[in-house]
Parts: sequence; C-alpha cells; structure tokens
Amino acid sequence: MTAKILVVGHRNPDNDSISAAVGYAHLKNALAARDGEAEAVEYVPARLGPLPVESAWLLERNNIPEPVLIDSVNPVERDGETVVQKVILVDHNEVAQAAPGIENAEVVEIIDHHRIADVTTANPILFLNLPIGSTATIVTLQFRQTGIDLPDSIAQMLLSAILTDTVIMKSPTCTQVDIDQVKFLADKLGLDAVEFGMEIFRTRGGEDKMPIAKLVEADSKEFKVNDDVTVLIAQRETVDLPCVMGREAEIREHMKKLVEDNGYEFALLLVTDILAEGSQFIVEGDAARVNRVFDIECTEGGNWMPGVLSRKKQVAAPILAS
Ligand SMILES: [Mn+2]
Repeated sequence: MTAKILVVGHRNPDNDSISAAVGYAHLKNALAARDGEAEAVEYVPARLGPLPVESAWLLERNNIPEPVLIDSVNPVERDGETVVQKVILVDHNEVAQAAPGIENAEVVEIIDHHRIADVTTANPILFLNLPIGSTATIVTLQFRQTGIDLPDSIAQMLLSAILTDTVIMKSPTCTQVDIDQVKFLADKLGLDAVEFGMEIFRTRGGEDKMPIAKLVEADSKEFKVNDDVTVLIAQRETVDLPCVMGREAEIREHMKKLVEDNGYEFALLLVTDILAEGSQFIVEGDAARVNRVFDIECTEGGNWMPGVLSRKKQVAAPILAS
C-alpha cells in the first residue's frame, strides 16, 4: 500500500504556502521515483483554506491540480485501522498557524523561513529553515541541489511565490539568495521577473466588491506575544490603496468583531501599497502596544508607515519582542 504524506502550508494559505507545497511535493515524488520508492510513498500537496486568487490563476494556467483542501490532520480510519497522518510542513512551524490536530500527526519534515516556534516532534527530522524571503526560494535551491528536473509549470509557481512573498524583491526580507533564484527561474522561463510580478499582483483586483471578511482575513495570522496575549496581524497587499481605504469603516467594524470574538489584545491590518512601498496601519482593540512599539498614535484614517512592507520582519518581530 502506498503511504500518503501530506505537504501543507499554513492556515489562510498565501501563494508561498500553496506554491511551496506544490513544488516540494513534486520534488519529493521525483526523488522517491529516482530512488525506486514511488510505489511505497506519495507526497500529496494540501491546503488549509481557500486559494489566493493569484494561486488559482497560476495553477490554472500551468495545468496543475489544486492542492487538496483539508480541515485537520487528525488520525484517519483506513481499512478499519486508525492511521496517524504523516505531514511535511512548509512555510510555517507554529502550532497556531498549523492544521488543527497537528499535535496528533507525525511531522516528518519542516521547510520554512519563519522564526522557530513551537511545533515539536518525537523523532529527529529534517528541519530546513533559512532566514530568507520565501519558502519557494528554499524549494528552488533543493531542486538545484538534488538535480531533479524542474518542469516549467513548477518553476513558474515557485517564481511567483518568491515574487509575492518578497513583494517583487522590495521587501526587507528579500536576500541575495532570493534574487539569485528569481534570476535563475526567470531566465529558465524566459520571463521578465518584475513584469511577471506585477501581472500576479494585478490578479488581486476587485477589492471594491470583495466580502469584507476576505479582505481583512485572507492573509491574517495570530501571534502569541506571551501566555496571556494573542494578537492578530493581517496584511492586504494592494496596487489600489485608495480603493481599500475607501472601505475603512467596514474594515474597522469587522476587526472590532474579530477582537471581541477571539479575545485578541488588538487586531492590526497592514494595507500595503506595493507601488508606494509602505503600509497603512489600521488597528482595533487596545492599540497601546502598537503605539508604543512604533512610536505612533493610531488614528482613524490609518497611519501611513513608509517603507513597511514585511509583516514578519517589520511588524510581528518588534511586537513579539515588546
Ligand atoms: Mn512564506
């Protein structure tokens, strides 16, 4: 019988979580085939939520099936037996961002580019974490290191994810390693990387009509500041800032509800203008920590934060250190 191993990114998947899962599953299946183990094991790309619009567009144009939608990784019944699920985590290593039931699953690998958090394992595993711009960059490096053939379809997914995670290489999280892999992939595909990046971001339009929950929560992450304090930091990357800010009242109302329902200290939405290279901060709940950390006074209308593009490096990190 073929053992299935899920390859899954974080909750509220972004394009990096989707593309890294697709790319890494392809790589692992190719390695298994090379090693004569294709009968024994199958790596299955999975996701924990709806596809980002750009991921749907990229998967379709590359004829790649959507990663399977799962709602937990709890043990499953198979042929009358209870089977613990094996999973590879990509683009996260934090329980709050992982599939429900993660503590009941066997994590067999982690490929990530975030802070080391709290997913634990019983056995030693491959845990590849690099402080670089995207998980897709690491997957690209793994293709190159193993010499496994990289199909153009997968190359395009990986390139797209480096470009979305690094905001077309403008984010302070972007490193020379990312830039080198962008060049490698774009050359291979015969694409202009910046133009391709803009094309990807433009697929995210329709922000005037988008349900407000989606606008706020599609790319939102919970962070535990300490045992008593959890915060929500959401990000909306846009090429049409006035359109998003035109819905500020609705956005605030929705964020207020998220704070009340989940007991967050605050919810912070970064509306990131990738052309102007900065973010509007919209905060609901207790803004004291945000005010202190960033030396601002959060107000109606948002606070424009020039140069702030990275939630992880420029927002979550200083808040977690506060
Ligand atoms: Mn990522």
